[in-house]
Amino acid sequence: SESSKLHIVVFPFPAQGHLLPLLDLTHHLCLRVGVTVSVIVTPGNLTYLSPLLSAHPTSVSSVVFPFPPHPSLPSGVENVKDVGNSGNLPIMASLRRLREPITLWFRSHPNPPVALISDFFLGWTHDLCDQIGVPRFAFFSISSFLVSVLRFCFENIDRIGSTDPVHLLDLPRSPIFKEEHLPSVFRRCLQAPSPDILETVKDFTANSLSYGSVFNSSVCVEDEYLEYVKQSMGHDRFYVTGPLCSIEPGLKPDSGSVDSSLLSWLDGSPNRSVLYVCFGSQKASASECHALALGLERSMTRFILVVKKDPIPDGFEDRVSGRGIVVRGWVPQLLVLRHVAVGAFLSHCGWNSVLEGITSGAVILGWPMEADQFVNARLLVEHLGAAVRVCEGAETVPDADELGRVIAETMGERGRKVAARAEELRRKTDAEANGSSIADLQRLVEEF
Ligand code: BUP
Repeated sequence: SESSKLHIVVFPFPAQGHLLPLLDLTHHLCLRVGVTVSVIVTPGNLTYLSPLLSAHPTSVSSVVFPFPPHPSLPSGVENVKDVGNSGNLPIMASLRRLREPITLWFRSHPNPPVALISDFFLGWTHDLCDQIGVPRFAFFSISSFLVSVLRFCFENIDRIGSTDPVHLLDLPRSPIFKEEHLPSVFRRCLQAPSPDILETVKDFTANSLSYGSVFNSSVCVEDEYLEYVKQSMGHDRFYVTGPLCSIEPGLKPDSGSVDSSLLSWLDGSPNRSVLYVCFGSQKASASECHALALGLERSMTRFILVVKKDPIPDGFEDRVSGRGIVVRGWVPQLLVLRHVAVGAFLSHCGWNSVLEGITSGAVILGWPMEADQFVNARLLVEHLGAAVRVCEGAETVPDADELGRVIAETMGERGRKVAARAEELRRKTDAEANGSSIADLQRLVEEF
């Protein structure tokens, strides 16, 4: 019966790039073993659980805790999606205040959970689990390359403070980064760190103490860094279960989020002819949007441009009518990327976008802007040779002519070599996702 099944708790961080892959992991655990799963969520995020709850109506349930309000978040905002990356720290701070109610819930449960899997942004749950006496598994929705970089930076903060660029000597390939391209949480530590930042660092560091670590990553994408992080953890409870978006059968997106006119436009487009443009939760400035729109116009290529509130130049949509589509709001990205008509992906290089692009065989045109994006772009462009960089930085406005030229070239003959590399990676990651990643999922289940 449900009440005697192995009970696991899953606690995602409410940003799409964190939430979606952890729900994918939950889905695959449920498919492979008779577990019952409680997903900790706040009221404003309950809706994102729908695909998982309808796929597993008897084994998954939500545990809803009220969202503790925060002075710097507009009321009702509980997900980073609604405010952009500036919401990360206040949302993290709010969630830390759920410690008491979660502890009480754990202690009074009739079928006590045997493990907690929580996002790496929720490092404080390590301590919570320690007190309750259950193992905590940290879920990493970022690259192990980024984890390596962050660890190195935090451990060598005194040394690094005075050098730019920063040489990450001990890491595989000894990468060198300009200080401005390192994650902002670290850069803010070099200045006068606020209490929120210090808490975040504490949270991040607590992950290395966790009982186990689960990575949404792939050995054929970043084997050296996965190995490096695994060695630094010092035990074998290290699971590489990605790219989760490629493990079959995947979670079906909410049918309400699929726009049929967009899909039929794709159906009518030649194979690999469309460039999909999306910057995740990243906001582009007015002048960046302007240059991007002009670049797309001049590239003469077919495209889908996903924008949120970003301003698009007057008359742009008329000028590209038939060849380009502008979508305002949410697009089921994976579904679009997997369409045969899509050949390339102009991306901010968020980790999920990177994995979704790679596993779709799309040539990625990278425009990293902040956070982990520079690190991911380095991996894609320099280490893997599966992408080209088109611009760099949140304040850099590309030259529209140059951007148009690079897009046209990459979509055309001159992009062949990168396209071949992207296709090779697609094949390898697909085989890995449905091979060793499933084996690691199985190993994780056995550990429970
Ligand atoms: Br926008 C958008 N549709 O319209 P990243 C995003 N996504 O499916 P970042 C959509 O959100 P965060 C849209 O497929 C990916 O799985 C996308 O994750 C999906 O970006 C996810 O690429 C975005 O890691 O995410 O901006 O870093 O800030 O939410 O962690």
